[in-house]
Amino acid sequence: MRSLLITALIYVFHVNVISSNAVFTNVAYSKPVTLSSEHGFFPGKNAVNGLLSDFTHTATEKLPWLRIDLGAQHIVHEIEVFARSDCCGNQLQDFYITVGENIHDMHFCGHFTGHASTGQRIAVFCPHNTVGRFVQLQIVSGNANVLTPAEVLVWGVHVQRKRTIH
Ligand SMILES: [Ca+2]
Repeated sequence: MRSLLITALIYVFHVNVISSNAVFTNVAYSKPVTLSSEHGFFPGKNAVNGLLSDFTHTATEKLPWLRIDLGAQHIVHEIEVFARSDCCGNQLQDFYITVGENIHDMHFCGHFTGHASTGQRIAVFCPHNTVGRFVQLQIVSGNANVLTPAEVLVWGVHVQRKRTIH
């Protein structure tokens, strides 16, 4: 039993983060999306379906949010957010982007201040080597808002985990 424990201890797990030559892709595409609240026929999946002609829509509430589950740890380089293109782009306003390995440990990536215009593309760059599984976008001002992006793209790369025996 003791030798088994020692054997187990000499297995060391490394996380190799290789970002300098990484090829970033939109890792949010078709991933599960959770909204702080639902409103009618505009589900969270509309934010990751590759279409700028539709959008998602929360109910009216204080500080609405949208969270994407990437399904695994990723280096997150950039978040691209598109305001809805039919009207009302100014509904997208004053938001924070956070990234975390779990939903109880989210870290600040970047923010947008002010109101978007209809159809506007907003790029938010995370600090170097930001790693996480969950990406959240949340309006951080006002008491009664709706969150209605047409699309959220997360440019990242899957973190390669390599087990090394010493
Ligand atoms: Ca869409």
